Amino acid sequence: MKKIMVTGALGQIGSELIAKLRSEYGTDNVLATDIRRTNSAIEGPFEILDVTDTNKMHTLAKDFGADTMMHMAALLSAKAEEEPLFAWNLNMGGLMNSLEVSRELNMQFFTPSSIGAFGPSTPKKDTPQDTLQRPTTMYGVNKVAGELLCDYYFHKFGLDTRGVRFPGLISYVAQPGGGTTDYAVDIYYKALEERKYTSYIAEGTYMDMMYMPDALQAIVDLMEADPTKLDHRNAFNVTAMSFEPSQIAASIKKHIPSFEIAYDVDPVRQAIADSWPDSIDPSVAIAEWGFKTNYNLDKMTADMLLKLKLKLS
Ligand code: AKB
Repeated sequence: MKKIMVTGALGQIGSELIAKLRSEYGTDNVLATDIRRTNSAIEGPFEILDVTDTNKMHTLAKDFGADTMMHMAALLSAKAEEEPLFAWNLNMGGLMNSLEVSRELNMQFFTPSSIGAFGPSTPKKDTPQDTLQRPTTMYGVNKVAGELLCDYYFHKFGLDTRGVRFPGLISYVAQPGGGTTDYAVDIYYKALEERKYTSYIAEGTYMDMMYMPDALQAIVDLMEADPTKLDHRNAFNVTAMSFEPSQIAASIKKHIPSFEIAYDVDPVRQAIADSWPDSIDPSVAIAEWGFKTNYNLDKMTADMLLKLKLKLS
């Protein structure tokens, strides 16, 4: 049985990843860590950890007997544009520390990259797995450097590094903070609370998205995949759907006919979105480890509205 340590465990992905891993591998085999313990803190092993503190990270991993590291702590794209130096220190420092601790303790390693690792010169439609990557955001610079670092640790030290490029992730459990794709989560809350939503992303701006249950399954499937089948190790393109704001609004309208969308575009987040692909090609992930999804836009909308309604009532 795996013994897994997760950083950023109270973040958007981490909150649900912990529950998923504990249901697969047992509560006591998953150590959740985050920089602070909030009210939403989950039951089971939990430790406070600032990922820039490499000594504490090493001690926690060693004492827990972890054989797997899932490094999720990161600053997202819009926030990273506000504080680029802090983003560099947190995103790169945290990644470097978690790779080093994993090397020292010989752990399997996962960290997510993002569609943010692509830039304006990347092919925009059906973006291939291996392609031009010249991102124009600090987050993107961090993600490309991170992809290369993970490959480096595999080739140089034989560390079992694995990772995916996540699109925007949508979930009803924890809200994202500081991302460019966050509108696609906010819109469901506002649809239920106010029957209207003002989008900071312009109509016609396509981005890849995925529902959280598919994202969590992808992490588990990749970590369990036969290593001899992996030509790539890190930064697999994964996606479930590509849509623009009026399409998610139309999907919501099928359940809430009075719902209306309006636009008040935020130039910073719009520029980030414009620099990212419209749709990425996940065929390499499908071929190498059987990546699959269960949710398209309408199925996700039905589930989101149902679960959020219960949560907000
Ligand atoms: C963001 O918008 O920054 C993230 C991402 C796509 O990596 N959701």
